[in-house]
This record gives sequence, C-alpha cells and structure tokens, in this order.
Amino acid sequence: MERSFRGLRHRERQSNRRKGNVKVSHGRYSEIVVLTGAGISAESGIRTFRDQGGLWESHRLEDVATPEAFHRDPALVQRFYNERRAQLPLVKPNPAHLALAELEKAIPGTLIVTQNIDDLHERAGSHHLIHMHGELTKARCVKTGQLFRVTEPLTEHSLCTCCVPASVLRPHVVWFGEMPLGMDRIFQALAQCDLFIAIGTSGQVYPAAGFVDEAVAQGAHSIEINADSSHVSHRFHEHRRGMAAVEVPKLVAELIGRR
Ligand code: BV8
Repeated sequence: MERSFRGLRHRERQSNRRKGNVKVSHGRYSEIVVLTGAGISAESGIRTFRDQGGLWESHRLEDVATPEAFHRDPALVQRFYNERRAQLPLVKPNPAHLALAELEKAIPGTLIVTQNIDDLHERAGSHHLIHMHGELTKARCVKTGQLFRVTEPLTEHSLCTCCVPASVLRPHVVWFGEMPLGMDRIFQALAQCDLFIAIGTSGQVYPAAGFVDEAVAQGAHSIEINADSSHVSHRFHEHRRGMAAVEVPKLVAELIGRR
C-alpha cells in the first residue's frame, strides 16, 4: 500500500513537473529537507570527524562515542564532550548556517535535520530543526531521560536533580548503537519533501546516510553540497562541489529567487 501510494505521488510529481505546475512558493520547491553534517561547521572552526585532523584521528570512536565507552570510562567520555562544549562560545555561525536560516524564513516548509551536536544552527536563527544525534549543550538523566542545560564541565560524579537518590548525568548525545532522535518526524518529512539537500556529510553513518534514498524514492529532487565526494554522492541528482560557506548561500539565493 505504502509503496504504491509513493509510486502514485512519484508519478504525479513527475507529471506535475512536466506540466510545470509544481507547488510554487518563492522558487520551485516548498517542502525542503536539509541534512547537515560536520562539514557545515568546519568553516566556523569546529573539527569534523573523518577529514584530515578530524576527531577520530585523536580518539577511537569506540572509546568515547558508545554506551559501552561511557560505562567503561565515564571520566574520559565526559572530558571528550567537555572539550568540544568549551569550544562553542569561541565559534560562531558561518554564512552557510545563516543562509539556511534565511531559507526557512522564505520557505516555511524547510526542515533542517542536523547530525551535528553544536548549536550553530540555532544561533544562526533556524527554528525548524531536529538534532538527530543530540546536543552538546544538554545533559540527560540516565534514569528518567530528563534534560538539563549544561552550565559547567561534567564529570563522572555529575548527578541529576530529578531523582532521589540522584542518578548519573550523561551527555545528551546519540552514541553508536543508540536510536537517533526524531526519527518519526524525519521519515515523515522525507516522505513528503520535494527537495532533499545534504550539506557537509561523508555519508558514512546510518540511518542519516540513507535519507537521500527515502526522499528520491518518493520523487524529491536531491542536491549534495560537499567539499569532496561522499560515500553516497552517486545517490544524488545534483552536486555542488565546494565550501559550504560559499555554495549554501548561492543555492539559497536560487531557491528563494534572490538575485
Ligand atoms: C543506529 C554523536 C539503530 C556523537 C554520532 C553496529 C551496532 C549498531 C549500529 C551499527 C552497527 N554497525 C553500524 C551501525 C550503524 C551505525 C553506523 O552507521 N556506523 C558507521 C560508523 C558504520 N549507526 C548508529 O549506530 C546509529 N544508530 O543505527 O541505531 C537504528 C537504525 C535505524 C533507525 C533507528 C535506529 C547512531 C549513529 C550516531 C552516532 N553519533 N555523533 C558525537 O558527535 O560525538 S555520529 C558522528 O559521525 C557525527 O555526529 C556525524 O553524525 C556522523 C557523520 O559524520 P559527518 O557529519 O558526515 O562528518 P565527517 O567528518 O564524516 O564528514 C565531513 C564531511 O564534510 C566530509 O564529506 C567532508 O568532505 C565535508 N566537508 C568538510 N569541510 C567542508 C565540507 N563540506 C563542505 N564545506 C566544508 N567546508
């Protein structure tokens, strides 16, 4: 049923495209999903994971980004996130983040799904935003799941204030092997978008790397913006090779019809 419905929408969308009467708001697209990865924050000075000098060069993923690592050495894991959290006040959104906030204002059907745990999209002014891998600025009670804003470095002795006796506070970050956040909302948006854009992601981590397939299968157009090719470049209709701070503002200007 689902597949045939998608097929109908796909054919309808294709025929609409031929007739040229695709839903129009400012440009050709009105329901846009934007997936961002570490590459969009690179020009703000935040290290990526797998580029030269990336985070996984100085830490083994297994030592700092899995539930087992936190169980084995909570002090090391808390230090790893304290170091990254301490960088946030020293960096700021770059033109790519700012352009996406402008896109959301011009085309309200825009949703950003970010794999990043920094707060640069919010600080750029984006609101329709899902942090599918969590947020550096928040911690979570391991027992109740209640969230707390982090105002000082966490240690292995950091405790919640929602339980008696108090429970351990962990970074509000999705580690490998854990369920990403907002998946229902994400799959719903992918099922109805007419444009899917991936910016600065290597396409190596699932389920995020598979989102392009979901969008393209139901008829969306797809664009990849990356300084290089990614593991899923071949899944995209269109490629904009270059730095996000240059290519994203250019694409947004096209989409909102600004010269
Ligand atoms: C899940 C938070 C089930 C932490 C991250 C065994 C057991 C369980 C699961 C698995 C398993 N084996 C495989 C899996 C799946 C696993 C996975 O994919 N592993 C990989 C390594 C093979 N995934 C998971 O475990 C996920 N959970 O599967 O649960 C499930 C499945 C389906 C539906 C529901 C549940 C959870 C994964 C989340 C892990 N947490 N981050 C933290 O940040 O510390 S992942 C981490 O890597 C980042 O958050 C980011 O999300 C991810 C990908 O990194 P990128 O953002 O792409 O960054 P990268 O450095 O790789 O690339 C940068 C790109 O930018 C490059 O392409 C570069 O060219 C480009 N670039 C650089 N500069 C610029 C630029 N582009 C433009 N301009 C520039 N200036």
